[in-house]
Amino acid sequence: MIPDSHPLAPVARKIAAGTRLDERDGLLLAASDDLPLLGWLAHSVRERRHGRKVFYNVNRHINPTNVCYVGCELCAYADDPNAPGTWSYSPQECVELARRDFIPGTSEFHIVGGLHPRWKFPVYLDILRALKQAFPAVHLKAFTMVEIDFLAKIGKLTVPETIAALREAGLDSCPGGGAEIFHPEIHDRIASKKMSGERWLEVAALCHEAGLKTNCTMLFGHVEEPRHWVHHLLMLRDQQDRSGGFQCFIPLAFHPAGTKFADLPGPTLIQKLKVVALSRLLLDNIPHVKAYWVMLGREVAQLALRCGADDLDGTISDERITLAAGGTAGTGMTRDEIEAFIRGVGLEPVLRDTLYNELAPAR
Ligand code: V47
Repeated sequence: MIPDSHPLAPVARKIAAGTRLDERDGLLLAASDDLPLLGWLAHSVRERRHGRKVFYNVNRHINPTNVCYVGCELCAYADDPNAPGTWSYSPQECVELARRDFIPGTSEFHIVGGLHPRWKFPVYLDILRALKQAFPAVHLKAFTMVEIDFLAKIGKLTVPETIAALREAGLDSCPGGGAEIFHPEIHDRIASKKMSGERWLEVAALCHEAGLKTNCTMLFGHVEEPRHWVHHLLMLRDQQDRSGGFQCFIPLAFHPAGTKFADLPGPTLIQKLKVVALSRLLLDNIPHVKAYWVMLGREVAQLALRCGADDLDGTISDERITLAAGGTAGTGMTRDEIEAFIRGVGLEPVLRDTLYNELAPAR
């Protein structure tokens, strides 16, 4: 029981009753220093939805290029195709990369990259086609809302036409990146030249209308304040009420190295767990919250599973975005490691595909 005198007691009562939280509740939760209570409340909500299950998949990241003309302040990607350390893989090179260390049972390729200043729309279609042809059983979760909007521009198509062409080439769903922080006060500082939050949501809505599932994210731990988290999460919740296609929310912990914010420390442990809990509590209409271990760090991700998260992403071979920005969690966990990791906090691993179909009982 939470004593009536506790500042979060009224919010805790709403959570117990399954009542939707409002902005004021969100701000109270975000301002609270009572992390154990936040974690416990969020865990109770995730238990109501998913019991003791923690979902994961066997997946591989493919980043066809790390060249991007946008030059977001938050990102460590390069804007010059000739800069040292850049790559721009042809469709065939993407296939060779995927083939080189293919893990049997891989069910998903997660494909994102920069907005390449020289590539034309057919290059992106060819990447999907080549991968689908070589790996017909693997789900292609590819291209953020930012990339889809860009592809529509360079392809001189509408967004729905672009989505249709991508699907015809093999696209199965979309990842949630590129949302950053929607509030313009912060967006203008960390991603000043990137599409606005409103546009990101519009493109997501068009994907959902076309029947594509997508994910959604929030980048935290840089120059934002807790009120910006609440604003961002409520914008996602409103959009989900309207279009309903978000499967999973992923809080992305900022990695400063190599970015315009290299002097910042990145988020604290408390901030990481608080954002996971807050997102589970506010996003009552998005089924899953992911503890993305590559960005949270392995031990924090494990703790996050007791603070509201029910998904671990996957085995993730070859992740490069976090690595470029100083990530140290590494990539590539085996199924056994992931399952032990989940059982280590008293929960039950469930192998899934990208659309959250359960694939096999835990071993
Ligand atoms: O779009 C860029 C962010 C995203 C940095 O949908 C950074 O299942 C931290 O979206 N520090 C890519 N983050 C990752 C992503 C993702 C990851 C795992 C699963 C899913 C999913 C999506 O990372 C980018 C951008 O928002 N990012 N730079 C950085 N320095």
